[in-house]
Amino acid sequence: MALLPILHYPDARLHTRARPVVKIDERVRQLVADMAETMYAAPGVGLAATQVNVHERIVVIDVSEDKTGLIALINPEIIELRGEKICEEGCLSVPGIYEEVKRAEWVKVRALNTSEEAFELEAQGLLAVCIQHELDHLDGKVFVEYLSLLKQNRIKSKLAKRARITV
Ligand code: GNR
Ligand code: NI
Repeated sequence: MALLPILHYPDARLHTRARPVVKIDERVRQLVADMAETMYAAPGVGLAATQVNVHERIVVIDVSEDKTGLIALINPEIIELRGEKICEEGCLSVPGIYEEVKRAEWVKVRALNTSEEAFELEAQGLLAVCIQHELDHLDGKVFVEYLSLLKQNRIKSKLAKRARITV
């Protein structure tokens, strides 16, 4: 097990489009385990491989209170979206920034698990939001890109300033 370093916005590597996983082997299972450890340590409720600079379509999520609800999604695809809702989002790659984003209220996703089995998951609430947020990461999209350019620029300078102080 290992903690993986998380990329911080505005790092250009966060805008990489991830490639599908070709073979779910020991390397992929180890990456999923390391991503889960990194997510729990952060702590966060989700993590996309993009955030740890691995550009493959892998996501881990756990929205349970007691960390017993780990879900790994490999090559996930959203197959249905229903409704709309506004929710406040945060991101481990945009630390300390929380902003409202409009998302679908309900989603159905299809993915492979670490045993290479296909499964479908229907979600609402935080899980639905998290799935949409993580799948965006795999397409190189960070939640702040839904905000106005003015807000995006404010967030960029805030994070850049913070990075200068902490080095
Ligand atoms: O930990 C996280 N919390 C969160 C809260 C509201 C909406 C989305 C999220 S995902 C985030 C972890 C993260 O950055 N995943 O990419
Ligand atoms: Ni995120």
